[in-house]
Amino acid sequence: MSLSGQKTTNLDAVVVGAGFSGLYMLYRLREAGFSTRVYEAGGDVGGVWYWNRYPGARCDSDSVHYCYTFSDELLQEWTWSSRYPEQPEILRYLNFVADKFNLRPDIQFNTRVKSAHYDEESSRWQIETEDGARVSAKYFITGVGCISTANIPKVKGLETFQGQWYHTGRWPHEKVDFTGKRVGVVGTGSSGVQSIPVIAQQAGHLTVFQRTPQYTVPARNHPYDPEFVEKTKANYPEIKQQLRESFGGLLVDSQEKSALEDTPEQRDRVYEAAWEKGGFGFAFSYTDLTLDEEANKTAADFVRAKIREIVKDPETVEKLSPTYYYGTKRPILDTNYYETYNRDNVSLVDVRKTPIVEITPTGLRTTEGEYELDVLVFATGYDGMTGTLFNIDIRSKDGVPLKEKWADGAETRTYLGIATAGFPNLFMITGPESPSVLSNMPVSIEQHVEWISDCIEYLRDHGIETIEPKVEAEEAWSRHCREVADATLYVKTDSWYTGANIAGKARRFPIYLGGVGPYRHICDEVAAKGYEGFSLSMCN
Ligand code: N01
Repeated sequence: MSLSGQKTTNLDAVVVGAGFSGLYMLYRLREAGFSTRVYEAGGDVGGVWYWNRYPGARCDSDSVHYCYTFSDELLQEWTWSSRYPEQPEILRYLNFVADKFNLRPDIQFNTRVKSAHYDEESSRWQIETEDGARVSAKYFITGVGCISTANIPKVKGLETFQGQWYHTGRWPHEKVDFTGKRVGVVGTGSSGVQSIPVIAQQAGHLTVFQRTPQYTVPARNHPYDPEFVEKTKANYPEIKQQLRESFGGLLVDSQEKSALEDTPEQRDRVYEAAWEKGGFGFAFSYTDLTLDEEANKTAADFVRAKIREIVKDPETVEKLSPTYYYGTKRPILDTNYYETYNRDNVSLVDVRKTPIVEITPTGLRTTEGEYELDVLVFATGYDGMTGTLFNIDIRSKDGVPLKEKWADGAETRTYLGIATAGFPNLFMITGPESPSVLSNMPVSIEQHVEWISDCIEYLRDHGIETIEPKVEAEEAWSRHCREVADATLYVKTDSWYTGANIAGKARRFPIYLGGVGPYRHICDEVAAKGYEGFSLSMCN
C-alpha cells in the first residue's frame, strides 16, 4: 500500500532513516498492512553508504554476508563483484533493493526529523520535521545508524582555512581531485586507514596527523570467482542460519581455545594464516583476545612485529606502533596501509606528542610547526551510539527528553537495546545496549526489524494500544549489559565505543557483548513469553 496521494497526518508508523534499517523496516511494516512513512535527511537511499563517499570507502565484512537475507529472490538476483566491494557498489545494491520492493513512494528524502513527542492522551507520537511539517504516528521507529553524526574537531581557525576541507562521513558527490596537492588527513580509524593509501597515490604530498596508532590487518580483497558465488547462492539457507547463530554475525575461522593454550610457534602459525587470509578472522583467532591481557598481548605483539617488517623508517615504525589492547577499538582492515608510509610523498605526524594548535588560512599548525596544505580531510569519526538519537528532540510521555533520561551518569538506558521506559511505542533499530556495531550490521538490523515488526503485529492482533519496558526489566538489562562488558578489555580503552572521543561525553560501554546468536534467543524468548518485561496496555 503506497501512501502517495493519501493524507499523511495520521500514520501507523514513522521510521527515521533510509539505510539498511529503514528500508527493511518499511518493507516489513508495509507488507503487514501498516501505513508507514520513512523520513530521510539525505537525498536518496543508502544511509552511511549514501554519505561515506570518501576515497577507498568499502565494507569490511564479506559482501556475501553483508547484505539482506530476508528475500530468497533478492539473494539470487544480486551478485557481489568482490569480497569487499567499494561504496558505489553497496549503494547500487541498496538502490536495487529500494526499486525491487518499490520502497521510494513511502520515503520522504531531504527531510530531517526535528522532534518526536509522545502524547499520552491520544497514545500517539507527534512528529515534526525541520521544514515544519507535522505528522502523527502510533509507532516511532529510529533507524538512524550508530555512527552518523560527524565529529568535526573544534579546532581554532578552521573557518579561516583557504583550501578545501572535508569530513569522510560527509563526502561531496563530485570527485575530489587530490592530484599534485598538499593534503592533510587527521585521524587514523577505519575511515583514515581506508582513505590514506588511496589519497597517497594521487596527492603531491600527504601528511597524516595521527593521535593514536592503530592495529590493522590486511583485508585481502579480491574479485569473487563465479563458482564461489554460485555455491554461496545455493547454500544461502544454511549460511543465513549460521550467521544468525554466530557470535558476531560473521562466519570466520576461529579456534575455540585460549591463545595461551598454544605454544608461541603454534600461535605464530595461527596468526600468520589469519594475516594471509585477511579479514576479521585475525580478531577471532582465539576466544580470549579481548578478555585476557596476556592473550591480547600475543596478537598485539604479532601486529607490531608486522609493522616493523613492513615499514622501513624506524622512527615511523615507532610512531605507528599501537600500545592499547588489540581489538578494543574497532578492528580495522586495510589495503596497503602500513606500506603507504614507505612512500616518499607521505609523512606521519604524531599529534599526541605535538598536538594540533590551530588551522591557519594556509594549513595546520601543531606545537612543533606549521604544515602547509591545500586540502584537509577530517577522518575524525562520529558522536557514536547516542549522538544522532540526541539530535532529535525525542520526549517521553512525561515530557522528559531522551537526552535527559540518558544524561551523563545514568546507569539505566534501554531494555534489550530496542526500547526505553517512559517512551511507549518507541523502537530503536540497533539501539544502545544491543550488539549493533560489534556485529555484522545487516544481520543485527534484520533481527531487530523482524522482532519489531512481529511485535507491532502482535499488538494489533491482540488489541494492545501501547508497549513500554518495565523499569525493573530495563534496570536488569542495563546491568547485564554492563557486567558482560566489564568482564572484557573493551572497557579499559578510550574509544568511540566508550564515548571518549567526544569532549564531555560520559564514559560508558553501550554495546551488548553477549553475542548475536545468544542475544537473538533472549529477544525471541521475551516475545514468546508475551513480551515479558514490557507493560502492555489494551485499547479502550
Ligand atoms: O572514526 P574513528 P572512523 N585530533 O572514531 C582521530 C565504522 N566504519 O570514521 O583514536 C586528532 O574510528 C581519532 O584519534 P583517537 C567503523 O565502525 C566502518 O575512522 O581518538 N585526531 C581516530 O584516529 C569505525 O570504527 C568502515 O586518539 C582526532 C580518528 O580520528 C567507525 O565507523 C569504514 C581528533 C577517528 O577514528 C568510525 O570510524 C569506516 C582530534 N581532535 C568507518 N578527533 C567499514 O565498513 C578524532 N581523532 C570498513
